[in-house]
Amino acid sequence: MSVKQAEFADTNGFESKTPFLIGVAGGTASGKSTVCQRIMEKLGQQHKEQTERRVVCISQDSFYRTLTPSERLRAERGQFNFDHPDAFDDKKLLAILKDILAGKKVEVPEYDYVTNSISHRSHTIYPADVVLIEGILVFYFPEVRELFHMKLFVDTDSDTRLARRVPRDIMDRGRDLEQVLNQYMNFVKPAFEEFCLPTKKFADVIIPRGADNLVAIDLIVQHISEYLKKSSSDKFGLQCPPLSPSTPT
Ligand code: UZR
Ligand code: MG
Repeated sequence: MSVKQAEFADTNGFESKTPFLIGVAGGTASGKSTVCQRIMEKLGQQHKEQTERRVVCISQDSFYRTLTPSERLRAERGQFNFDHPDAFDDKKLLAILKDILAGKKVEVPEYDYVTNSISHRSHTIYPADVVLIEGILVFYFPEVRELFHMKLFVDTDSDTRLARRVPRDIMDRGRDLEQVLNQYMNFVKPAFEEFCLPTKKFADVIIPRGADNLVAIDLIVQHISEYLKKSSSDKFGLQCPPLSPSTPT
């Protein structure tokens, strides 16, 4: 158990087991979500009921802050910078991660890219052994960054990312080509260089080529599996306390 995990276990008691928190950062369309999906698939978690999952994934997109009416108008015209740290509610992200680390069940809002806002739907994240948090700026906020037990940076070439981003924005997020390219040149690219790329230095593991890098994903999965194995044996040990001869009958 790492120092950080031990600290949480001490303050929260043994029942609230501290999950292993993994941050997954990287530029837009680098393959962060796909890397997380592959990790979950390889751990056999994808088709499990939410309440039975030992590994869960949360997106930083769920922590975009609510826009003011004038920001909302700018967003509709593609003139709002969603790649800037100020676009996020980092306090809320921090609070939720702390609850997760304390072994609590949390509600995570869903984000709607078409309306550029948090939707009224949310999903429940039940206590799990491993929690993945993916997003462009998950290593930007120091207090959030310090909570991760493992930090991954998905490092995919900018041209590959742009080639993926354009069709995704047009097909899934209801934009037109001109708006997508303008937004990319005005906000996405400069913010990547200013805020996201400098956080690569905080990563423990850098994954070149993103989700195509099966060797890197396998190594990470192996590490997580070992953690899960250890964590179930610890749990078993705690559920079956040794019988003490001095226990009164
Ligand atoms: P990923 N984003 C939107 O396009 N619309 C929104 O309402 C909120 C966010 C984009 C954001 C960022 N930029 O580049 C991207 N813009 O989502 C991050 N413009 O998501 O890591 O999946 O690419
Ligand atoms: Mg994504």
